[in-house]
Amino acid sequence: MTVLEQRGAYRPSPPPAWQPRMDPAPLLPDAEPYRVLGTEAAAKADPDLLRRLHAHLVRGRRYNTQATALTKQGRLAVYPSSTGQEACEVAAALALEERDWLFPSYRDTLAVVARGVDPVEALTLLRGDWHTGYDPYAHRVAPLSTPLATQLPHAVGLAHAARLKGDDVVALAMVGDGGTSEGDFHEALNFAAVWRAPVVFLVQNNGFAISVPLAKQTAAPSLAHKAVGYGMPGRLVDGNDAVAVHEVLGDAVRQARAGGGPTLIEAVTYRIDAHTNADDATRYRGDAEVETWRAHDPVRLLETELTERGLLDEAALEAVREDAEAMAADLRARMNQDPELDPMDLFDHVYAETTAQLREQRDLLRAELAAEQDGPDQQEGDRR
Ligand SMILES: Cc1ncc(C[n+]2csc(CCOP(=O)(O)OP(=O)(O)O)c2C)c(N)n1
Repeated sequence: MTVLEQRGAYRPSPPPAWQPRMDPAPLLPDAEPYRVLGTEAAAKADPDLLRRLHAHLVRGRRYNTQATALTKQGRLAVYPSSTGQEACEVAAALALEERDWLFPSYRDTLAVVARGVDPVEALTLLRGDWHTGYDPYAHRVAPLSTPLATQLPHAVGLAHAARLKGDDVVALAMVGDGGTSEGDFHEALNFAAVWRAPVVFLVQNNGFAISVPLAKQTAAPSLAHKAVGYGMPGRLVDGNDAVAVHEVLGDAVRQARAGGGPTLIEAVTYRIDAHTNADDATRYRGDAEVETWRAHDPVRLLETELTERGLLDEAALEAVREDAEAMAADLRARMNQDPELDPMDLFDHVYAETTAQLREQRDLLRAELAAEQDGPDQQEGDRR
């Protein structure tokens, strides 16, 4: 048969019946950010939870101002403040069980401290030390991640491995709006959904990636909508409403624990301070915008609810503030002590077994330090 005859014999027919692999409707996020505070639902919130969240928020805000002050005093190399985002930080950490794992980004010190990590140790990395400062296994908190979104595949790997081993562990991975443009974000969400890994992704959409506004970051209807493309549910929550964040995170954690797979949560919030102490936010945003968000302040929102329900009087508020002040005083005092650093530490914990190259570099540094101890005159003499 010639080629033309073969083509003539080909009878096209419709493709096999197509069906979506699942109904996408249940995956779609909330039509607007989910809120509890200021709505009728707030009356049902547990008073103890409200008080606990409030105490953490007040401590968190004080931690932010203290850490920022320490950068000005040269005691801290850099601090990415989460003022304005305390509800996301605290409520997310408190939604986890002790056996769960937290995978934070550099802005998530408050979540790390809310997990029980020593406030000073949580700042070790930001102090310029090359080690994490705390033992990640002691509190089940991975190191604060500076390379954007790299903590997300780690969280998925840990959660998936735990499930394979039969361990009851959920991983919560935190990331910023800018981090959602990273390849690691895509890879992590894709694997998490395919494996139905017990992991929850919390995106804190604080409006900016340094100076880049969200509109230049994505053309998606919302960051939570990205969930649908991966086949996991998306949730949209008011990130300044600690009770709403706690509820949405709690639901997602329970679902993951029960084998229901991952959830992508977008918490809509705002970074009140500059990106870090090294940034001048007035160059890319106006005061009016900042003021609008100050009027939707996470601490004040919760305080209003507590006061209106008669759950927080002046004395109780004063006690919470005193506790935060004591934490800040302790942080200040301990951060004002010069850390005892041994430069030779640089070579520890890089690999389980030190490589030949590292050994060579270690010997070079040891010789350099020994020469320094001999004094500059001696070194001058050596050169001559
Ligand atoms: C892989 C990678 N690329 C670039 C940077 C530089 N960088 C540091 S912070 C930042 C903005 C991140 O913004 P976002 O994810 O929204 O988090 P936010 O700082 O607002 O919490 C960038 C681009 C980085 N740390 N890592």
